Parts: sequence; C-alpha cells; structure tokens
Amino acid sequence: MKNSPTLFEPMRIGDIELANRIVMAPLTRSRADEAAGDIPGSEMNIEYYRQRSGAGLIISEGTQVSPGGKGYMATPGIYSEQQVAGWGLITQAVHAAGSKIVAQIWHVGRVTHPLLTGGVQPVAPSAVQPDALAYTLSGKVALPEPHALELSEIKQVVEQYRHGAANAMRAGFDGVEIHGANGYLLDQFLRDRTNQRTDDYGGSVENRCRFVLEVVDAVAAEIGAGKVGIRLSPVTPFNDMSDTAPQAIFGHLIEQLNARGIAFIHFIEGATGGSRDVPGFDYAWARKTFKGVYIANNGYDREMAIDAIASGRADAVAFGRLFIANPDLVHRLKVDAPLNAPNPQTFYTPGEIGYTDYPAMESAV
Ligand code: 8OZ
Repeated sequence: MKNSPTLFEPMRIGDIELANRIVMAPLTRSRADEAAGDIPGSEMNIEYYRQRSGAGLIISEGTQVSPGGKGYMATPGIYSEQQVAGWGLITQAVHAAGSKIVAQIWHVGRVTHPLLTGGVQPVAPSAVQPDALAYTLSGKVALPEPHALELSEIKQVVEQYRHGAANAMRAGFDGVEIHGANGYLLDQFLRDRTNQRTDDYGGSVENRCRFVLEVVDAVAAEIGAGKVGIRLSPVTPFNDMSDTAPQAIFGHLIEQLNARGIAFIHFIEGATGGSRDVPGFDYAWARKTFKGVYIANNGYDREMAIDAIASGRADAVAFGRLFIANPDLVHRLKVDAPLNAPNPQTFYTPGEIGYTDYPAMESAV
C-alpha cells in the first residue's frame, strides 16, 4: 500500500507523540511493596520499566483505583499519595529514556477475595459468583459471591476512577488506559453473564454500556479525552466470562466512544493469551468504525505486527510476553534478531529474577 506506515515509524496517539508503533502491553508482575500499602517505585520497578523504554508507548501494569479493586498479590495502586510518589519515579525514568507511559487504571470487581482487599467484600454488577480461584498468601481459594453494587456505590466507584486518573497525571503519566477487558469490573457490566441488573445499568445494550461510559466521561473530563484510551476484549472467556451477543454490546460501545473522541482502543483479539480464532466480534468493523487509534494485541509476532501496520489493520501493536523476556524488544524486532523466551514460572514471583535480569542483546553472552 502506498505511503502506509511501518511498525518502526513515529505516530501520534491522541495528545501523545510516540517514537514508534510498538506498545508494551500492561503486564501484572506482582512486585509492588505490598506490606507498605501496594506501593510501586522500588529500584527494581524503575529499572524494569527503564529497560523497556524502547517501546513507543508503555502501558503500565494494572494499577487498582481502590483497595477493593485489587485482585492479585502485590499489585500497585494509584489511590494513595505514596503510590503517586512511587509511580512518579517510574514515569520520570521512562521519560528520561525517551519513551511515553500511560497508567492502566483497574478495578477487578468480582475477581478477588477479602484476603486480597484488606477485608473488603468483592463487588460486581450482580451477585454472580465466578468459577475461578484467587492466589493469596494462604494459597488458592475460591472466589466468593460478590455484592451487587447499589446505585450510590456505582457513583463512588466512578469517582475512584476519576481520582485514579487525576493521580496518574500528578504522577507524570502521559495519559491512562481504562481497563475494560478480561472480565474485570467494567467488562462485568458490559457482558450479560455477569450483568443481570434490571435497573438503568442492566438489560439493554445502552444500559449495560452506561457504567463504562460514565467512567470514560469522568476520566476524560478530568484529564482530557486525548489522554484516554480503553482496553477491550469482546470475546475472551478469561475470568469465567461470556456474552450472548458480543457484536451488539461492543458495537454500541465503540460508537459511543467515538462520540467522546478518546485517543485509543486497545483490542485483545480473541481469547486473552490464547487462541485468536474466537468467533463473535468483527475487529475489521471496529477498525473501520473507530476514529481514534486502534492498538492490536494478542499473540502477535514480528511478521504479523509488520503486516498489521502495513495493511492498515491496526495503527500500533502491543506485545506482552515478548516484552517480559526482551527488554530491548524494539531493537530486536528492527534487526530481526532472535528473541529470549519468557519463563512463566517467574511472571509473578517477587524479586529481580525473571523481572530485570533478561539480557539485552549488547550484554548477551
Ligand atoms: C494475568 C494475571 C494477573 C492479572 C489481566 C491484569 O488479565 C490482568 C492479569 C492477567 O488483564
């Protein structure tokens, strides 16, 4: 295609200028200081992000907007002053290394256990218990039935997202990605397996989109739509999710997001970390319809990514596992060098092993 961009060319996402079209996907690594209050910004956290600053854009690991929004061990928050200060050290290092970074703001909804939230009962649109386990210091435990949010509580959660976005900007982030994917709170409102409400927030596609759009509106009003994106996974079964008509609900949502002028949508195409071949949603339609930037994700390799940009199927491509194992991923993709293999055993373990010790090419022996 004439004049089509390449993966390695600069681009603009809303208000954010990027050096290339390679995005580091949000990656939970469970290495915040949990004892101190889920604080990010240790030397090794800073080093991890700094090492990966070849990415045009880094999307931070999911960072919970409130203690009740936490679903895994040692994930960082973005609601306390200490957390803002810790994130500030990370954003500073990433900027000094020439990259950009947005905060992924996150509430897990029903995907948690009081052992992870400091005793807070999990919440959800409806009291539908997930068929999934939580990993806690006391081992694996079944997730309990969540409390269905009251109308007044929904408003409080919207305010938590607004506060998280404001904090992200104070911490020096270039914007935020609202986590609307993978069966967490926003996704629980969208999909009909988990949303069985009969009030203004359930039933019709308009009603099931309401909470997500209230969050988007609150965040955009706080920091500007040009600094806001959202991650969606219309067909993933992850976290015991499903919907009877994904195209209808996500189609409506995307049209509504268009009207709000947000900067990007980050699509997990297919099953999260699994098959890309899951029916039910037309990504080509989404690409054509959405006026902002389309970031593609899920199982991309070098060739697929180059082709997605050259063919115009996506504006940018996000890599997860490959960024865990290859701090210099952008350089390696550019020169078509061999890649380090990620080790799933150390994805969520404390410490530097499997975190900051993957070699860059220059230091490889
Ligand atoms: C895997 C393990 C822990 C968290 C997501 C934040 O699914 C996650 C996550 C994934 O988006």
